[in-house]
Amino acid sequence: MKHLVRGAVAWLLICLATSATAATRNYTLYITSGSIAIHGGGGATLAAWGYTDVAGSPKFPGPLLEANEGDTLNVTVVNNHTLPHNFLVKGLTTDTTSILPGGSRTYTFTAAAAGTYLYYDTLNNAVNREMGLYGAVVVGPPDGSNRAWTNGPAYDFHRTWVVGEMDKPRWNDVAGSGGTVNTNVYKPNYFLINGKGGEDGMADSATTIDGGVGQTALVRIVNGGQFSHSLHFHGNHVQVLAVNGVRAAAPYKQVDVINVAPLGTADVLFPLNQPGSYPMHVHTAQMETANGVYLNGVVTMINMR
Ligand SMILES: [Cu+2]
Repeated sequence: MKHLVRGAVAWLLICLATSATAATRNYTLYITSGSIAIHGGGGATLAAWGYTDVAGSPKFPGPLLEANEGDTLNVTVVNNHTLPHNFLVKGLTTDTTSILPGGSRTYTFTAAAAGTYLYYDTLNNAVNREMGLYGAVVVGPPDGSNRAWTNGPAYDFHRTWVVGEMDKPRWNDVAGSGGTVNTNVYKPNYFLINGKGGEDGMADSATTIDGGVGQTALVRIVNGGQFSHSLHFHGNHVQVLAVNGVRAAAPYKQVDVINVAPLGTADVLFPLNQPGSYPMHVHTAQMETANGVYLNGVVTMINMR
């Protein structure tokens, strides 16, 4: 009997040890060229390049890469495009070696600290990013719980917002047809949340904040664009948990606008506190438009029941 108990205890210890062990996560991203469509008023089709998880038409933004703190990620990037590209996770990797057309490279790194990260192509003076080569890495605490980090603020559900903008006539269409972009002139006319114009962004359940009063949403924001985006939340204030990977300490500052710099990140908590539907939009009038047509830029909805 003693023997059996000892055996059970040993088995339990092995289970506990195993569950605490960091995982290895393998991702493959294919770089491809194609186009993205902005639907609704002012919409258009733009030439785009993207990281995608299946070889084929580009996905913009690139797929969300998820991990828990301490996990090892192996991200294999296959360059199926005609130009050199690379893959850098800001704050987690340093290798900026070019991947030549037809080549591939595996980037191995540790999800060192829970938080939100931007991955992108650092080559060609922002043109490659303009074309859509960026996405988000989100890292949770080691136990995978709904907390921003170990013993950090808890949440009920989370959203990841990848924002950016595109200059269709001067950058995307020129680069997409093999021309050379004059990077001295940048007048973007499309502003995107999760690769969508706002008319789609307001109806996209992966983007909208939908929940019951009393719940709390963690919103992870990355800005892959070249302009700052000032996100204005209506209906409640957000609590700022982290900016550019730097964690704040409680009590968290409450704001209704959070500015996210180019290549920047922010983690905010949105406590759902009153029923109704409210917008979240970027507080630059132009950035609420698609080719000048309101309301089709960086905008989505907050729906509280
Ligand atoms: Cu506003």
